[in-house]
Amino acid sequence: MKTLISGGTVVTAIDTVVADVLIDGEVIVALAAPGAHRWADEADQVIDASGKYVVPGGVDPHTHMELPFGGTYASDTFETGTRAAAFGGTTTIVDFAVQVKGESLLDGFDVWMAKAKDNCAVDYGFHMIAGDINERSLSEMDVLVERGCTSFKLFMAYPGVLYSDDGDILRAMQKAAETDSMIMMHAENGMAIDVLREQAIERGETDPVYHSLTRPPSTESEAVHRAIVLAELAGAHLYVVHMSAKEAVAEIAEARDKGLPVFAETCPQYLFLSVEDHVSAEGFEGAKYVCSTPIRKREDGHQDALWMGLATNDLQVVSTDHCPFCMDDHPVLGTQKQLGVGDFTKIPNGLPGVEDRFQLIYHGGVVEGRISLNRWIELTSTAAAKIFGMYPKKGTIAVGSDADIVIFDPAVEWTKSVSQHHMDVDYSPYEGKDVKGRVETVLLRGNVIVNGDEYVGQIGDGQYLPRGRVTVHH
Ligand code: DUC
Ligand code: ZN
Ligand code: ZN
Repeated sequence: MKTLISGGTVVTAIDTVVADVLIDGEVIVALAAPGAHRWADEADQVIDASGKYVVPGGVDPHTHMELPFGGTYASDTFETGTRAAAFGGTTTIVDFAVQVKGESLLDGFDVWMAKAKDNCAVDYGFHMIAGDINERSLSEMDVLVERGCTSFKLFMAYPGVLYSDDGDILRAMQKAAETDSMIMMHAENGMAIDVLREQAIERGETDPVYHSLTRPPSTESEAVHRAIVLAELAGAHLYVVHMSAKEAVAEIAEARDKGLPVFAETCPQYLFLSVEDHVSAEGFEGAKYVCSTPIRKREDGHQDALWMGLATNDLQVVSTDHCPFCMDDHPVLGTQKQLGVGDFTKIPNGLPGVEDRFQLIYHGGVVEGRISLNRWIELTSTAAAKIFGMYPKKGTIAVGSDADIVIFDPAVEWTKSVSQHHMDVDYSPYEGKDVKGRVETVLLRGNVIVNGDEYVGQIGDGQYLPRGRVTVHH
C-alpha cells in the first residue's frame, strides 16, 4: 500500500520545507519537491495537505494509563488513553510499568505488558518504576534492558510507597551507568513534604490548595540538586521528570553547563495553570489541579522560567504525566478526586493531558511567539525519541522512519472543552481556553487512524516498541 501526502509544509526539528512525502507500507520511502515526480500514478491513496503542516507524530514519554494510585486507578485504560492520544496527534507513548515493594521488577513489567497488549491505538514502550531496590531488582535491570525497557524511574517522594533513599538511588544509578540505561527521577523531598502536610492538616488546612502550598519550590530544587550529585557520582545519565519550579530549572541548567548528561521535561499543566487561577478555586474545584510536582504560583514566575527553559534547551521535552482522575464518580472505578474531600492528602494526584499536549504547545509556544515551529516538534516528538532510544524510527520525517505523521491545520480556531475530548475523564483542566491549530489527520505506520473527528483505526493497531540504550550525551 502506497500513500502520497502532497503539497504540505513538512516540519521537522530542523527543517521547514514544502514537500511531498511518499509512504510504502509502514515507512517513509521518499521526499521530493511537489510536481517533480510521478508518484501520484502509483499511489493507492493521495492525501492533499496543501496549506497544512506535515509533522512527525508526537512522542509522549510520560503517561500513566490505569495507574493504581491512592486507592483508585487512573481512569484512562490503555484503550481509551491511547485513542485519545491519537486524536491529539501523539502516535507513541512511553508508559510506566510498576514494581511494588516486595515484588520483582520482571513480574511488574509482565503485568503492564499484558495490560497494554492488543489494547493500544498507538505504539507504546515502557519505563520501569523501581519501587524496591535490592540485589534481585538490580540484576533484573539487565534483563529489562535486553527487552527494550532502557529507563528506570525512581522516587525521592512518597515515603513508604515508592520512595527510594539516597543509597538505593546511588546503587540503581550505578547499575544504569553500567547498562547504558536512563534514570528518571521524581525529584521532590518526600520526607520534608510529609512533615509539612501533617502540620497543615493539624492546623485545619484541608483544602486542595494546600497540596501546592505544602510542596514549596525548595522541596523540588533540593531534590533535583541531590539527584544530580548522585548521578554524577555514579556516572549515570539522569532525566528529571515533571519539572515545575524555576529554582529546579536553574539546577538543571547549571548541571548541563558543566557538561553533565542531565535532561529534564516539563508538562503543559505547569506552563498553563497556576495556584492563583486554578488550584485555589472555590470549594473542592481545586482538586482538578492536584498533581505532583504541584502547580505553582504564577506571580513567582515559574511559568515564564519554564517556557524560557524550553526555548533555550535547559529543558528538552514536554511530556504530559497523563494520570487522570474523575471529579464525579467514575462508572467503573467509583470515587476518585472526591476521596480527598476534607483532606487534600487523600486526593489522587494527577491530571489528564495526553490528548492536549501537542496542540497546546503549538498554541502557547508557536502562536504566542515563545518558540519556533521546529522547536515545537523537537519538544513534543524528536527529543524524547532521541533521549529514550526510539530515533530515527520515531520522532522525525525522514526516509526509513516509521510513517507516523500528523497533518496539522494551523488556521483552525477552537475552544477546548471536556465535551470535545476523548480521554475518559469528566473535566478538562483547560475548559474554555481558545486555541489555534488542530490535528486533522493522523497516520500510524502508514495507516490513517484519525480522520478529522473520526477514529478510523482499530484497537490493537499499536505495537510494543522495544527501545535502544542511551546514546545521547547532552
Ligand atoms: N505525580 C502525579 O501527579 N501523578 C502520578 C504520579 C506522580 O508522580
Ligand atoms: Zn512523578
Ligand atoms: Zn508520572
